[in-house]
Amino acid sequence: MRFTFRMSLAVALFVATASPPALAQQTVKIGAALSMTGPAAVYGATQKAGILAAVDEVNRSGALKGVKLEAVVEDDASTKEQGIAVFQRFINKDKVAAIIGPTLSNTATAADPLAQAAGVPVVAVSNTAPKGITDIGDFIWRVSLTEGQVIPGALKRLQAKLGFKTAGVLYGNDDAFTQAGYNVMKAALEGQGIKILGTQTFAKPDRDYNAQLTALKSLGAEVLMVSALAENAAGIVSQARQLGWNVPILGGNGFNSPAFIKNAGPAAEGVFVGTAWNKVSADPANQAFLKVMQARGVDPDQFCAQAYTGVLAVAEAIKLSGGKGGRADIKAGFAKVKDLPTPLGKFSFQENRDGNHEPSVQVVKDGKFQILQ
Ligand code: 1QQ
Repeated sequence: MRFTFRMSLAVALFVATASPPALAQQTVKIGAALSMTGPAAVYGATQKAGILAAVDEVNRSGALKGVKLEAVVEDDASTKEQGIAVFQRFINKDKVAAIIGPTLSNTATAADPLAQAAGVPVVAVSNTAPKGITDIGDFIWRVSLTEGQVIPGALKRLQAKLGFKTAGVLYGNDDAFTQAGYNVMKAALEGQGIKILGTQTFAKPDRDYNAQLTALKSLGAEVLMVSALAENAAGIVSQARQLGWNVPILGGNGFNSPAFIKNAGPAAEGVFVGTAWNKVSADPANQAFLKVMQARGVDPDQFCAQAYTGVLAVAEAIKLSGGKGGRADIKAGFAKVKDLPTPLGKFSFQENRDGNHEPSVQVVKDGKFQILQ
């Protein structure tokens, strides 16, 4: 017994002195909980592409010297249950230093508390529900703008352009994001003196929205605001146009996927969406991002740009912690991130751990999102 103890101590001492820290190559694991299946899979696909590209870019640049990033991607299946299972695995088995995701706010409300309790920093890259995400605790940070940071400004621009005075609202009532988006839309409409003539709801599995749309159309609303994930959004817009209801439509963040345009087809033309990413920005960090994605054969969307930014934020936090990539180091580093060049613009976290940058408004034209100038 005694002999073994002495031997292992000697081995431990040898190991401790044999690898000088300056030469050590430390691998920092980042767990990415993304919706690869389920109703948010259209967002997860481009998020994954953005994360893998950013990890490669950071490693290639040598900016982190002895630290190498490694992404572990797992499918949160767009559900709370699978999100919890993936977080548990990241925290206890993979022992990741930080988590990016999960894709949906709905999943985050259930999974993020596990990371908070375990002291694992989380970067939300697509959660837009204003409440119930970063206020879970001091380990939860966010790169994505909330609906509260995007929708009121988008509505104001649209009202100035089109001059409507009444609205109808349609939202999903079984999801944290679509419900939060509705709350923001209601407050924004009321705040701008636009009368809400009617409000209708649906749930994620629904595919027929004719009853709700017919009811709103009959009230004579001049604009339709919709809070929905991409698949529901495409069905809603298509069916509204089939009913001959041709009023302007302003969608929430769920509309920001090219999958919405693909599925809605010509019915998507003219639909307005507020966005956190100005894809035509001439900012060098955005141009570099576009080039990187193009070289990988990916046509990026907002979700890709935000996920890419999430990795850059983790890398910067490691750098600002003196090259240390532990859980507490990364959390401490986030607080110091300031004016980081990213595809979203110069990025800093606010006091409440949310991001803050200029949003844009898009309109679908010729089958593509175009930034409203
Ligand atoms: C949220 C969202 C979705 C549209 C993200 C993919 O914004 O769940 O918060």
